[in-house]
Amino acid sequence: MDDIPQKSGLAERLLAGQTAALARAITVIEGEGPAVSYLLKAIQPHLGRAVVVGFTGPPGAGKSTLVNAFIAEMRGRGKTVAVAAVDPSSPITGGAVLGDRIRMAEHTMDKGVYIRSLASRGHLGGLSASAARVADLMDAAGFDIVVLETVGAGQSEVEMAEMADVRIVISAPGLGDDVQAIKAGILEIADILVVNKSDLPLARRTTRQLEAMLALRIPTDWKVPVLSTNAVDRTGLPELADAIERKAALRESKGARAALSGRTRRLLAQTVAKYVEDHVLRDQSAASEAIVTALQQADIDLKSATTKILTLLNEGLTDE
Ligand SMILES: Nc1nc2c(ncn2[C@@H]2O[C@H](COP(=O)(O)OP(=O)(O)OP(=O)(O)O)[C@@H](O)[C@H]2O)c(=O)[nH]1
Ligand SMILES: [Mg+2]
Repeated sequence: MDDIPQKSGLAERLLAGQTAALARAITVIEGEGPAVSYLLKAIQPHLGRAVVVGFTGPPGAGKSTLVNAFIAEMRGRGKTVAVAAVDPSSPITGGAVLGDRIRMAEHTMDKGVYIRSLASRGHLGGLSASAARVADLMDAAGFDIVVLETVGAGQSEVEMAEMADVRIVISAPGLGDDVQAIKAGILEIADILVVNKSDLPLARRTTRQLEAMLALRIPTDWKVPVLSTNAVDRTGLPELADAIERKAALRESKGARAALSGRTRRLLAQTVAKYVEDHVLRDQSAASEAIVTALQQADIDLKSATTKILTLLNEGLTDE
């Protein structure tokens, strides 16, 4: 069996850059148990080499098409690229999964490209649980660029902001939502704004609106560019790649490992949360029943019930 990474040498094969090992490791990491801990510990010292680039934007903005064009641009620059596409199929465009298969087909013969679609919800309660780990595995496997592609909805931008070194927010004209609808929060996290579908008539207006919104911000050492792309004919891709490389170099010059520790912190937070959840749901002890009953009868509030549960858990741990 290949299920025990210690025995199979999975970590070693992954670190040697074997694609089959990467695929296997992603499957392992999506599960639970000692194999996950072993694998993560084995790769940890090798992390932080890849530049993690987040692409987010509303459904149908052209993220997948743009990422595909970006892969081709970076391959032309001699870089290897791995993509983790989270929630690739949005209800709006429907056929996105099929489209994603087709786009992947362009790169199937290229060992310098690896694309993996991830189901977004369910595991450890969120998008980023597996995305952060998968990004780390891709980093460990030696890819120069790791792309995290997510549909911009609610939490996902914030999560992407924590995980990515370079954050790209894509919009497109004619999606029904005018630029005003781009939440301030999204603008805040963007290192680079992209107006895709530059071939559409309203694209220039969208660009001007975004520039006007950015002008209101307090200047920092990084001026957020608003770039125009046509992902279909691949216009504007060199400029996008240049901007990403500039931002990555700036990060490097500061020695910033913020995104890497962001991924580690999130991994820890989610693992702790899962551990506590499992324990609370399973614990049939009298002490735990008493806390549930007290909460139910409004003898204590939720906050003190939480504290009591954590104390209980902690005592349980020290007994072990
Ligand atoms: N005219 C034009 N169409 C584009 C451009 N980029 C993408 N499209 C089209 O827009 C549609 C949506 O593109 P996708 O790349 O699937 O968009 P997405 O953001 O990944 O969509 P979801 O995965 O559903 O969130 C497709 O029909 C693309 O061919 C562009 O630059 N110009
Ligand atoms: Mg897509």
